[in-house]
Amino acid sequence: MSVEEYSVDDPAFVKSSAKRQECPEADRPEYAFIGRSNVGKSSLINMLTGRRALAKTSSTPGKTQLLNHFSMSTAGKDWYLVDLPGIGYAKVSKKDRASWERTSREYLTKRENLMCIMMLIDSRVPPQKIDLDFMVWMAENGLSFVMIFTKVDKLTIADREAFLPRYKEQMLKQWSAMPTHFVTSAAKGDGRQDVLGFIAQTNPIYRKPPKLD
Ligand SMILES: Nc1nc2c(ncn2[C@@H]2O[C@H](COP(=O)(O)OP(=O)(O)OP(=O)(O)O)[C@@H](O)[C@H]2O)c(=O)[nH]1
Ligand SMILES: [Mg+2]
Repeated sequence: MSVEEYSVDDPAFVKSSAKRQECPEADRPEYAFIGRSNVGKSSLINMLTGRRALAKTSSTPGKTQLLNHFSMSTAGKDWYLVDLPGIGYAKVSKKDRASWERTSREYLTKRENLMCIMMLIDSRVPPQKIDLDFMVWMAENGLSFVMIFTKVDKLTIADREAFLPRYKEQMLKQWSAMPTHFVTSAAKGDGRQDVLGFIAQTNPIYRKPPKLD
């Protein structure tokens, strides 16, 4: 029996957009990475693509400031990955933060080719209100999302066993089931096949929007 190995071909940075109207044409399936600043969004993009510096990473939270489109190809199908600014970063001025939140929310609710939002969550920290609230907001707006737990290489063996049941217990207070989730490490490559497999299986659902004239 052979196990299918997914990879990303021809990964490339396309453009940074200040708002949805500036994004590239919605002509292929798209996936958006969202999560608190420093959760590891840019690092995960680099891990999935096998490129160390495709998306800029930083230990200074709040580095990603625009809607950053990357083009990818998996199993012969083109798709976009979007790196969004981190939610809830306190050191940016309140006004800037509110404006970025508006941009992100507008993009997430209106982008025509968005297949699924990938909500990144640091596996080392207990469930945060801002993350829990954001997941409720996505559900209320009818947006599909999956959870991606990051940085599992930083957990002790005991915590690696315990963090998911702990998170699930919290989720089940608000949700009837735990959403689809993946466990990843950008440092060690854990979860790469799971995430790419999910994307490869979701890509064929995309339908090009009809051209209106
Ligand atoms: N050990 C370990 N470190 C990680 C992992 N993922 C990210 N990091 C580190 O965490 C820090 C933040 O990572 P980024 O990828 O820049 O985080 P981000 O979510 O893109 O941050 P913003 O763009 O500021 O919102 C960096 O120092 C990374 O090296 C991981 O899986 N394992
Ligand atoms: Mg980033």
